[in-house]
Amino acid sequence: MFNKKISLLIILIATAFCITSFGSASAANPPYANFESNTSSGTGPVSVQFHETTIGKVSTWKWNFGDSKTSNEKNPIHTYTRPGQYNVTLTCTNPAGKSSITKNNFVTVTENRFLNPGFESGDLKAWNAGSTTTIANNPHTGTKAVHFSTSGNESTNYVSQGINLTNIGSVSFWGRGESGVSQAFHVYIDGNLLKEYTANSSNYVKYTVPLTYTGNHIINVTWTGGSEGYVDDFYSYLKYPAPKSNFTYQINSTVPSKVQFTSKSTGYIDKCYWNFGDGSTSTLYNPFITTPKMVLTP
Ligand SMILES: [Ca+2]
Repeated sequence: MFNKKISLLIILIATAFCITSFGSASAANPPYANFESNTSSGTGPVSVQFHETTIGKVSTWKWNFGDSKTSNEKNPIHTYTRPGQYNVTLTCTNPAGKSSITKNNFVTVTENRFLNPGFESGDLKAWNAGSTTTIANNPHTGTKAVHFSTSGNESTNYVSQGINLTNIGSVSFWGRGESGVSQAFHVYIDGNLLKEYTANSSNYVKYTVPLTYTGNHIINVTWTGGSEGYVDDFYSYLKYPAPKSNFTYQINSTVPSKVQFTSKSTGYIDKCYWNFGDGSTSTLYNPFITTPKMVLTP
């Protein structure tokens, strides 16, 4: 009886023979442009390391990062500063011709909706603050953090501000308690206690607060107890849709099989894992593989 996998292999090879091997490494053929990157999303500014994965000889590269900036480097690093979704285009040329690929919405940059997330301006102008709340040189990052005094209490040791929580999945901050003393940070939304986080270390700890709100709200972080504490580096994170895997492929030669896989996955993608069915795997976004034979399984 005819094995289903072998049947598919024969169909695949038969199909592949109809395709010219334009992806070979010869400069007699135009290149087949492609690229990937080390990251594709984040809270601005986002620095993206691009890697070209073009098939064939390449004489020149031209990148359009979608924010009106360009580069002629082979593997450029580009920093996106403004929130948005960006289409990235790579055009490769060689003496035989050129090839261009555009990946729509390839980079997503989200805004940090806290006006003064890091407290690096050295003041609390973007935040409301309690009477025993000051700026101190005891940062998690940068040079400044917020200091809660031992002379205060929860009603005087606090920072708060309005924030638009639509599409925000969580906010985070870094907090530090006095060494050896068990104290707590309280997180309020519109005056209602949402979370309590114990601080019992002399080191900064990151606290992530899951949120399910829409529209504008007041977030308030307070410090309880009689010892001193610090907070720094507030961040907000967008809700991301769960990923759904999908892909297409382009066969460039058959013996051995040279196949360009292109991810068509949707949603927020942090990492990729490919299993090609021949024992080889990849973690690239759009892998190009060479294998003695290709077997497609349903
Ligand atoms: Ca800081």
